[in-house]
Amino acid sequence: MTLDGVVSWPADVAERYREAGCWRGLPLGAWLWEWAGRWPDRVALVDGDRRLTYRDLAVKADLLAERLAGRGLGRGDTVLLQLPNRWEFLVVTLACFRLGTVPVMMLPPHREHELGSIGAHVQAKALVVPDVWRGFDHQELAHRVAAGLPDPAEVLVVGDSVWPESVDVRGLIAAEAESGDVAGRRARLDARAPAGSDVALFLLSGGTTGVPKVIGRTHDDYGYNIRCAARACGFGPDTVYLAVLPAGHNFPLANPGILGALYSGGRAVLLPSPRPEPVFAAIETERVTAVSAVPAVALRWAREAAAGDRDLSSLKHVHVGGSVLTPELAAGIGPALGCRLQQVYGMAEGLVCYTPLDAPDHVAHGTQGVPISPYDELLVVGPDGASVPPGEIGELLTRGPYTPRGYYGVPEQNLLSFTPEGWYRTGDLVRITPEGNVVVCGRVKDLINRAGEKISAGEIETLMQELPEVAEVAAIAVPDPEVGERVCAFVRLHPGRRLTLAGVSAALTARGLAAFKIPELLETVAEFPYTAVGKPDKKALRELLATRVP
Ligand code: OOB
Repeated sequence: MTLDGVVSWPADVAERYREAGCWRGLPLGAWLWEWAGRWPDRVALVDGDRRLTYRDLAVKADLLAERLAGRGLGRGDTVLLQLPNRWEFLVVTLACFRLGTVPVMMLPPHREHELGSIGAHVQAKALVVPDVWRGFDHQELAHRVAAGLPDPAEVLVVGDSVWPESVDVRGLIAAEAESGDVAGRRARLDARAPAGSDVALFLLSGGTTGVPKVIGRTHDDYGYNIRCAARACGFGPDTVYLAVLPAGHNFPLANPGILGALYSGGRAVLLPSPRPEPVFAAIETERVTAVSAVPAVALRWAREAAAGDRDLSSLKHVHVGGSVLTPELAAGIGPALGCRLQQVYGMAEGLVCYTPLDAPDHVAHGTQGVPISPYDELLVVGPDGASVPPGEIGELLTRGPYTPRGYYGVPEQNLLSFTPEGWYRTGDLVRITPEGNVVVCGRVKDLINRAGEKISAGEIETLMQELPEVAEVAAIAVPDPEVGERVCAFVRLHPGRRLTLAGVSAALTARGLAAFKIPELLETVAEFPYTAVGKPDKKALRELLATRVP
């Protein structure tokens, strides 16, 4: 199958990136044996007591790749991947890279609403899920979602209680099967490897609207992104990277994250939760040198580090990004954890900025850094679309060798999100300092950023509009010291109807919406304020809320 809806770079631009050495024409799967050749017995991945060497990883990924091929998966087929931070996540991802099968990086909290709409959009051929995770039966959900998809899809399960109608992933890669013909399998997979320009994976855009926004990242572009991020963060053979954010998110996966650590000959330690105690314990036991977090999580670690008695002395860098961090709070993080802070501003769509390793404090605390590639292009524009004078605030547009020119399969949406010249409209308001550092000042897109999880106001509004009580609805962000922002739903109700927050929560949960998106505040108004063009006036609603909530 080919992925027809993928938007590529224009041929002349692609040629430029190839000539510049950004794109090397190699599939990411080829990295596996390169690593295994260089560092066969070095530990690559740690998950609790489980330690996999680079060779283990290559052997297991190849074995799984061949087994998946035997089940009919191949180049250009898509698979919804929803696994927690366990070793199997990486083996499945790498097996897909080997085959040219495209994993779609779902997050563990996603439910029927997200899996169903994305699965239909990418015509998923399979879902890979845990049996039960955090008390939730993913296997049951996956079968329900698969049954609702237009084309048949298999359910692959990682866990102890795999139903007869599911495929047991651990069974496919069981130790006894590994002894087979490793070299022969490797050669067979090499012979059918995808091209560097093929899509390697689909990332979900933060804040998917009614239209599913998935970003096809090619082997060439993602490989380049990983190399640049690893360089920006000084990753090397001594790096021990701890992944606590969901591994399918671009930040812990590749910026530089898990893949950056492996690319550098270092080690990745996977932990399925960012809770301080297990994180501190892992840092102590595994001698972790780098960890990444969204501000809410990093600030919690900073608060609790002093009270604990764990040895965090191995930690050199903490990467913090995903949502706004004030300079005052930023300044406290490094000293509390005994390491340097590197701020990062990035997006699934591509562009990633990091504060330089040797940045003075005012840069490390007060800015979100510089692009990781010299070929990244940044343009700051005003509401009229023209460039603002240097140093002034405007919307950031960007393009470059790892920022694709469109979302997958949504041409109308792409006309809104990308300019005819191929610039991606980030929806973020930024200014650029005289030294060239980006400072994120706000945003124009209608998103709510809850602890780094992006929630589209439009998605919440569409679902709530369907509630029988609701005549009109607008979702807005409420500032919150703990998680940055929370979702507040303003509603006008039909005459005589009542609606409670618990009622909203129950209705949206029943619709299969991920829990982190469910409104945490509900405000009723008799009349909506409107803007001049007749849309609900969200600025006025925010002001109204400030008068109601102390
Ligand atoms: C990362 O990726 P996404 O796709 O979940 O979200 C991207 C959006 C940005 O457009 C911006 O609105 C916001 O998240 N954001 C920040 C930020 N970093 C991201 N807002 C303020 N300050 C920051 N430092 O969030 C992501 C991807 C790769 C690396 C790091 C983060």
